[in-house]
Amino acid sequence: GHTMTWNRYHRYQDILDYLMYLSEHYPHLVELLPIGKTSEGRQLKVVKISSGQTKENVVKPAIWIDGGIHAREWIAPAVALYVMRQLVENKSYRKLVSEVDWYILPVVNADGYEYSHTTDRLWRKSRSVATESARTLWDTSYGCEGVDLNRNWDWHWGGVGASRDPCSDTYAGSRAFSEPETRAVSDFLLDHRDRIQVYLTLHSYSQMWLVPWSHTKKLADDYDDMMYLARQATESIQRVHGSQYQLGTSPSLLYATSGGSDDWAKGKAGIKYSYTVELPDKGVYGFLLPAEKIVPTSKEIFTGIKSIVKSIMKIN
Ligand code: 0X9
Ligand code: ZN
Repeated sequence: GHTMTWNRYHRYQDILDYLMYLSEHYPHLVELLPIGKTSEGRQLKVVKISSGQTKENVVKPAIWIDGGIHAREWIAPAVALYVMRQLVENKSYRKLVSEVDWYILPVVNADGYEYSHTTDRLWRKSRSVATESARTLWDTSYGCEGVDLNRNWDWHWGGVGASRDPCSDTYAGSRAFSEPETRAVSDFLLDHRDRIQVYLTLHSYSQMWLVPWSHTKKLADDYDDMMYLARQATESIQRVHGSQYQLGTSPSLLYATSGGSDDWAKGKAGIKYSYTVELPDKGVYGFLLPAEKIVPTSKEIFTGIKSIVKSIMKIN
């Protein structure tokens, strides 16, 4: 059984129980793919949703969605779980799962997510303990554990907007992919890079649909292509409850960063449509978004994702 609901935020074990439930009740649709463990030993399980009937010699396109790279951004896993549930339990989306494979990892930073529930609600990073060499350079007193999992990817690692101080909230780690969580996700993406056409990572907050690059103000060669689908998404989002999402690159809307997952997915894995979605709100509650917002936020984001996936299906 499971205790999943969309009127409150859930602990990691409840989330794993729900994934298990889905795979047991919908074995023809849902498969759990263990991709590794966190620093503290928690299992990371990708949910594959697919009805699998592919025509011969046709490569089925796929989309990747993750949430919870940052521990305190609780709305992100909640939205990923909502999307999962709709795809599995709502029969009107059968075509979306027969023509596209969905890979969803609701909580990348499971250790940090749990820590934000038990100890420090505003924790952001993972929970790994700094290496000996970092320990001699910096004081690893309480609060200096963990790496910013959105600075740890092998893309301009350690550059702009990333810190070398283990006590900083934007600590990039001792090296690119020092963390088991980013290694697990990046290995999976590389293994499936020929089929994954969209990389989407859910964060909060500020209501923005961000396109690469984040490490430079230079625009990507195919910036217009990425913006075209992102604009369709934000326009369909606005039609749901009127929410407005700003659209553009992080350096133009927020700040420049390096070692981010979206830039790596595009630059290294070659996934053309790579997006970071900053979920609501715009600062009233910030990271402490009330649970009543889970359903309305999820509905609008699922609408945005559907618009992108439908365009991808047409391109194919
Ligand atoms: O700083 C971050 O990692 C993101 N903001 S958050 O409040 N969710 O922490 C912005 C990331 C911008 N950079 C990339 N998208 N690569
Ligand atoms: Zn974030």
